[in-house]
Amino acid sequence: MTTLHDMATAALAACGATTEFTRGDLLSRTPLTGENLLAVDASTQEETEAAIAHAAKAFRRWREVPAPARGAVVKRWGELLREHKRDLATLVQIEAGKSMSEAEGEVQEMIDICDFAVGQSRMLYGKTMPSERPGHRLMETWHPVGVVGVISAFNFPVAVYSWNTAIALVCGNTVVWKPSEMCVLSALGAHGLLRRAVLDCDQDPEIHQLVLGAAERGEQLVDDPRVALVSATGSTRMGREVAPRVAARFGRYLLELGGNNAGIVTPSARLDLALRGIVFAAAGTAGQRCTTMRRLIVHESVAEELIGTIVEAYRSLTIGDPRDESVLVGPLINEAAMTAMQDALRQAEAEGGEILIGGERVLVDANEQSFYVEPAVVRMPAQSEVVRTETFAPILYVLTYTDFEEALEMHNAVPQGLSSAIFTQDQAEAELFLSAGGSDCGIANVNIGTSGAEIGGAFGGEKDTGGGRESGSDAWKAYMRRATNTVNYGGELPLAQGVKFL
Ligand code: UN1
Repeated sequence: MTTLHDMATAALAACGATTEFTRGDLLSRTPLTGENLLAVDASTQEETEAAIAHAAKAFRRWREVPAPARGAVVKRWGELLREHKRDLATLVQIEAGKSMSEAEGEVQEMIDICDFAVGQSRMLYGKTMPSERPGHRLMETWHPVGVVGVISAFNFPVAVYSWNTAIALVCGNTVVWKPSEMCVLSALGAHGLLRRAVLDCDQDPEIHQLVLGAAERGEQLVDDPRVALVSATGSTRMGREVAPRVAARFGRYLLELGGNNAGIVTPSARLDLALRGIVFAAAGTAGQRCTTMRRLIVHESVAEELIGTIVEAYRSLTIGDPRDESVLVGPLINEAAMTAMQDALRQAEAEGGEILIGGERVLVDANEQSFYVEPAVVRMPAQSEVVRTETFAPILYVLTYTDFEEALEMHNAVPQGLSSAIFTQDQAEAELFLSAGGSDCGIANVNIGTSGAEIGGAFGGEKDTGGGRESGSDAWKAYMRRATNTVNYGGELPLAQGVKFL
């Protein structure tokens, strides 16, 4: 039988990544079995310093390459990602524990953002405005900011990084990537494919740098004034450290932090649709998406029926090693995640919650080194603290409401503001949910769950989620600086505001 080690090595090689490591001081572990697979090389402080220096140097040439030619590199990356979809998805499955369908979906997000970014490379539009002065033209031009530092999390080890990288590159920036130390093989695979794309297009491979290691390597990016923009995905706690440090040097930051996303189900909702949307959003990816649905706010008139069908659906979820294709719920990333889940469930019970299903550890192959759990549904009283906290595990807290206004208030009464959903057939309720007084999140959906956003829209959230927007729409502007240009083509020098001088 092919071992996980052999699978990982073969996938790395197929992506054109190195499989030879000299120091071997960073162990890659798989949550599927808990075993260590490969001992890769962690970047030293000096190597990270050099990576930033190389990216800064490469930027001086890369910014002069016409944007559509930069787009050609990203186009090639997208082609290679299509060709090696299964290879990279295998690495994602091995390191993040996803089902193959979700792991391939993650690589598909990379392909989609490449397509999007290629188009964007011909659409870095600036406005032209009428000048108040005769013989003058007023316009704005957009320029790259320089080196973009990308710090990414374990749960989407390659997709979220690619949103940043594909757009940053077409905008003319160079990139230094510090992936999660829990997903270094996926990072090596994605980096290998991008490097090939750059070389295939006869461009400079120094435009993309990979730095592997623990948090200190990311901190180097945060504190280095040559890193013009730090784009970081992770916990709110991490964001609270990153933002003031980057701001202190007047750098830019783009944050995508925690989510504590809710779905509202109103009396008119189609419960069959709601059920599927809720179960995928709450239990999919073992609750380890920033967009995972963690709170369900359901009208009391439909609560019993809906909760009954959710519990039934949870009973049918297959939990286990996702190399078995019938498995829908894979492992949690590590023991700390399982402990956090158990702690949250105990707190929920202490606050009057009732566990309706799930919450227990599942031993797969009698292996104590991997951490599988049953997704949990917990009925909570209206007032409780635990529902305000994001626990990165599959716990769905169910709350009931009487008036729509009350539902909106409960919905917004948490510190985080990433994604949200309403299930309703009532147009007024749907519109209210999307209005200024409705959901306070960066993403607000009607009749679909909170997770599984497409790359075409801007992705990100408000409040403790950090305020950043990545991926589609006009998120590209975060990776560029704007210059306002006034051009005088007349023979006079009139001053603005009619000022007279000399
Ligand atoms: C994340 O969990 O950090 O919307 C990103 C989604 C995915 C991206 C999730 N497209 O669920």
